[in-house]
Amino acid sequence: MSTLNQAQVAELAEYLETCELDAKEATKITDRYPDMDFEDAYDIQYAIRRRKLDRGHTLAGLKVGLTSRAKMKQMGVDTPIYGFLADYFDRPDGADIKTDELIHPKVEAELAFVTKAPLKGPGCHAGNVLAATDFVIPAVEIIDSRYENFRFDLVSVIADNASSSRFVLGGRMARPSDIDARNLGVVLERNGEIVELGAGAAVLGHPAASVALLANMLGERDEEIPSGTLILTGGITAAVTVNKGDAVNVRFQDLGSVGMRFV
Ligand code: 0L1
Ligand code: MG
Repeated sequence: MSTLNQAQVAELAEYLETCELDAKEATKITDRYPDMDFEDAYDIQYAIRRRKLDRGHTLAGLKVGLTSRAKMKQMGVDTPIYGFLADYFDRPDGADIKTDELIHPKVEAELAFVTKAPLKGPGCHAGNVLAATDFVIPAVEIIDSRYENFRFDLVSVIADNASSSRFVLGGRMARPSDIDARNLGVVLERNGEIVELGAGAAVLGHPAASVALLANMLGERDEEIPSGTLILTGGITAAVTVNKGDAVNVRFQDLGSVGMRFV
């Protein structure tokens, strides 16, 4: 049940998207609309997505966030959420990431899935996901909440497209049957020092469970994950703050590494 009217949704979408594009901090939107609910929040996120598509951008994929205990504990929340990835979020492996386009970026090591068949909830499970997966590929997501110091509640962060801003794919792709995603080890280095490490099971027990959850959440809006969709499944470790001058390299067991520099 939503509480905002169309004009309020449109105004909040414009406000949050402008903060993203101008790299300036936003005031938490629940300060103004304390009764906002999840439906309102996703309505705002979808309105931001429409604004980008209307300007000629395309959808690069979807993401699921807050899927690991480390992330939920770090952010003080307990429910996974989803967002979308626009074409210009995509940066090549080894890229320079311009920090003046961002507010206060953090990096997350993630396993990305690409589907070869549609997935629709309710009732979608990890087995359905593995059967519908074309390949998995290492990814680093660069998140950049528009809210001061990443301080938000779930409703505010959903509206802000789950803090999405950039992502980098790299390493080697693999068929899901060729890897043990649950035990997949990941080492995140910043400027040559190990700052986080973990295994795929940190993401809801198995990263495929994150894709299943996404299909089930989208099912609530009568939507599906189309065939050929790229999905970032969520940080395997806590997110790591990066600053101008930092170099990040993430090693994925048997799948190579993904790197970038913040300039
Ligand atoms: O991708 C993520 O897990 C981030 C979701 C939004 C919360 C945050 O900004 O940390
Ligand atoms: Mg993420």
